[in-house]
Formats: sequence, C-alpha cells, structure tokens
Amino acid sequence: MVGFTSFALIGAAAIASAMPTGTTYTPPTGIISAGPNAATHRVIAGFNGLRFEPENIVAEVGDLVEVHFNPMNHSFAQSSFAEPCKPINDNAIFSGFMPTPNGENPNVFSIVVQDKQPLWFYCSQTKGDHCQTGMSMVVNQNFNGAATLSAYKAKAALTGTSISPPRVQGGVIAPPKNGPGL
Ligand SMILES: [Cu+2]
Repeated sequence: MVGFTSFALIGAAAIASAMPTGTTYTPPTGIISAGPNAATHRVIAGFNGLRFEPENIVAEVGDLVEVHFNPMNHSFAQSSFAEPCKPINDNAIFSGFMPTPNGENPNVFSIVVQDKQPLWFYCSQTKGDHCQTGMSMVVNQNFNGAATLSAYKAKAALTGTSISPPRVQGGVIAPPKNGPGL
C-alpha cells in the first residue's frame, strides 16, 4: 500500500505561522496531532559527521520527532525501505535544506508520528553523498524482519545519487520549544 505520508503537520494554525514565507501546505483531515503527553524524540542531523543521532527510534502514535541540524547543510527526507535516498512519493516528508555554518540551526523540523508503521528517512544532500555514506534513520523499525537500518544503508551505498522531495512538507519548521538538542 502506498498511502499518504505517515507523518503530518502539527496543525494548520501552527503551520501558517511556522512555515517559511511562500511555503503553503494543507494538511489532510483526520491527522493525529501531538497530545499533551506526547514524548519528544530529539534527533541531531550531522552529529559527529554524516549521520543522524540517534538513528533508530521507537515512537508511539502522537509522539513528536524533532530534528535538530548541525553543520553542514543537511535535510530530513522520507523514502521507502525498498528505494533509499529518494522520496517515497510526492507527499514525502521533507524539511528542506537547513544550512548551518556553525553551532546548531535556530530552527528544528518537527513531525508527529501517525501510526506504528516503519518510517525511513535520509539526508538528501548530494554534495558529499550523505545518504550513500550512511546518513539515514528509521522510526519504528520492525525488529523481527529483514528490513533493518543496516540493510537500508547497504542499499543506499549502491545508489548513484540522492533526490529531494518536491517541496517542504509534512512537518513544522520553528525554534525548538526546549532549547538546543545537545
Ligand atoms: Cu546530510
């Protein structure tokens, strides 16, 4: 089944104020928003080189995944397991590129987990082949199956290049509510 992205925007009102000027996205109806007891799973893109840290997250429905960006110029993009380093479809979650000369980018990209299906993410930066080098991660991997993060990375290394999703969507760009990731 190829359905709509498994993450969604936190809310239309939040989006309107948080998305960069000129970026519009209408969330589908029926999306799950972060609840008052939602956990926030912090991820650092570019921690100690070309990787996400942590890169294997177990999250509950309604939890937030909050991606912080370290140097250099990373992104957070959704793929399938079968085809690493390219968008899962035109609705693939995408943070856009987050250029960060030093320290941590003042904005994070936050998404709400919509279900318990595995979700695969990669950095679509082609300069330096980030995805091919191992900059990828998973939310809710099936630990009893063959679709592991190491298997994803092995396939990613064989792809020629990365493709970014068509537009920034599926999450909110805003300053982190609870400060930097480290
Ligand atoms: Cu990257």
